[in-house]
Formats: sequence, C-alpha cells, structure tokens
Amino acid sequence: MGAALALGRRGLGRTWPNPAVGCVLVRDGRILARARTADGGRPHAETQALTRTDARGATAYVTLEPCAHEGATPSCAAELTKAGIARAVIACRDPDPRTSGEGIARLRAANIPVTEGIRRAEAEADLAGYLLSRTRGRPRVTLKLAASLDGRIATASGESRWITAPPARRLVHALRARHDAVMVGAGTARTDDPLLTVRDIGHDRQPVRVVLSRRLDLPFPSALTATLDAAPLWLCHGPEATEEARARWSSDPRVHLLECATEGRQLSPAAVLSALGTAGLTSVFCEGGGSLAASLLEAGLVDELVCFTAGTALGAEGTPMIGALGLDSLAAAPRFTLHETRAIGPDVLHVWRRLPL
Ligand code: AOF
Ligand code: ZN
Repeated sequence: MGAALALGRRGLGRTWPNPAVGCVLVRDGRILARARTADGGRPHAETQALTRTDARGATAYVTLEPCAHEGATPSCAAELTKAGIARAVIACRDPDPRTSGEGIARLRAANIPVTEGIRRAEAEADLAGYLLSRTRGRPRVTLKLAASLDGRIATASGESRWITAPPARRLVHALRARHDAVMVGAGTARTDDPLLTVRDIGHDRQPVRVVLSRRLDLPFPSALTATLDAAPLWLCHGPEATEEARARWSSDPRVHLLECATEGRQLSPAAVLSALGTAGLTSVFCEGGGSLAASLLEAGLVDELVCFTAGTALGAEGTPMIGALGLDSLAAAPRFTLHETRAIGPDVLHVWRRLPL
C-alpha cells in the first residue's frame, strides 16, 4: 500500500476532476504491475495496472475503492473481478454516489475477500482535494504566504519580489505542480504581473491559472495573456462585470469566464470555490494577495497554510501578509495545527493544517 500511495501522489495536480489513485498488483510477494490514474483522469489506475500483467491470483492494493459505475468502459470492480484477482486491499472508500461502498460490495459478491482501511489516514490526506470536492462541492485550498519575519509581504513603496531565497521559490513551483490550479486576487495580478506557471523543475503539465476580478478590469496585455498557450486562464468575476469586459475576455477561447456572486465589495470566496469545484478542480494553491488571504480565512475556507518566512524585517509600514479579518475576539480567530517545520535554504517553512482535513 505504501507503493500504491507513493504512486498515487505522483498524479496529484494531473488527474482532475478525477482522484489520483495508485494501484499495485502483487503475487507471491512480488510486484507484478503498478499504475496510477492517467493524466486527465482516465484510464483509472486499476485498468492500467491490469493491462500490464496477468493478475490471476494476485492481491490488488488500491488507494481508493475501485469504481462501480459502467460507462464506455467497464467499472474497475468488474475489471478486477474479470482478471481473477484473489484479494483486494483498499485504503479508503470513494464517496462518489455511484461507488460509495458499491465497489467493495461487488468484489465481495464475486467472492473476493476485501480488506479496507489499510493506511486510510494517509490516503485520505493525499486524496483530500477529491474527497472535499465530492463531499462539500469545493476544492481543497492551500494558502501560500511568503513574508518577512514580521509578517510583511512588501515594503511601503510596494517592492515585493524576492523576499524569500531561490530554494523556497523552487519549492513553490513544485507545490504549484501538485495542485490543479494556482489562484490570485486581482490586486496581485495587477501589481506583480505574475506568470503563475510551473517553471524550472522539469514539469510537463501546467495547473489552471485562476484570477479573481470582480469587475473583470484586469490589465491587458499582461504576462498572463502573453502565456495563454502555456497554461489556461480562468477569470472569476461578479455580475457587475461590463458586457464590454466580458466580450473582450471571452473572445479568446483559451480564457474561461466564471460568474460568481459578490459579497459586499468583493467576490464571495464560497461562491468562487463552489464554481471552481463545479468546473472540476479538486485543489487550489492560493498565492495572495493579503485581502484574498483574509477573505478565505474569514470564511473558514483555508485547509492548509504553507508559510515561508525570510530572515528580514520590513517594519510596521510594510504590507501585512494577511489583510483585515474584522475579529472582535481571540476566540473567533482562525486556528491551525502545526503539520511540518523545515529549513528551506536560508528561509523557514511552516505547514499548518486545519483539523479535521
Ligand atoms: C477508480 N480508479 O483510478 C480513479 C477512480 O468519469 P469517470 O468514468 O472516469 O469516473 C470518475 C469517477 O471514478 C470518480 O468520481 C471516482 O469515483 C472514480 N475514480 N476510480 O476505480 C481510479 N481515478
Ligand atoms: Zn475505476
């Protein structure tokens, strides 16, 4: 199951809207075949592993319950049965209403013994994005913050690039690659003119780039529009976006517009995430700015915080990494538990998670 989990993890950011599942077929203590869900979500892990070996009498280790629904191709539960496996070991159940226990029931009905729950916590952590999108209709949200040791992301003059060193920036690219999408607010898109692509780590698949702009008044052209062939661009806007702005952006088929409800003077973070979930995203890596970070935190929509801290101080006049939260008591403050601490070159990484995942 460890091998299946490791394999599944390699599919993160590549299989949406489907989960990144890993499957290992074993007989007499030897691995016969292994596979993960293919890029784009099909074929499924089990189907692929089965094409690589004669699995008669084998034990199938799968990180997610095999699917039970028949479509253009038979279900994985049916494929495993047909292949003559002797036993199945499953880490966690699939909440997809078409499967949800039915995959396991079908295997058992075919007299295949099933053991479930092996390394469940790890599988649920790896598949958290998919599980959340199925159970709550929204992608998992990772909020990345990179700041000085006094929590500032820019000087008073607005200088903000390169607070952290190259090793942290490389890790950020690896993290982008493991998510289905990278997301920023309009302010960041305007002031930083970012690319939001994965670069310099030998990666071949780009996450979707999501920009929130209530009025759809983003600068044009920009680094984002110059790189539309490299990675898709999805713009979340409010009902107040003018016809002219909508027409300008929707004239390019590589740009996808999503209209979302507004809440006061900004887009509703819950509405944005629900639109992104409906569009198939299972995980989003949010890279700022401070006001988007604040509105996600305020709405209780941050599942993981990835904080890079650099050994520098920018002072009270610098821009804080999180905007106003409007808290009136400490008890109302969002709380996270520490998951990981690591030195990254000269910087420090803290990963915080909201419990339960
Ligand atoms: C598996 N193995 O590797 C994956 C599964 O649109 P479809 O037909 O591909 O079905 C999508 C559903 O398949 C998805 O919601 C989830 O229930 C399951 N994903 N199942 O047996 C896999 N990726
Ligand atoms: Zn399947």
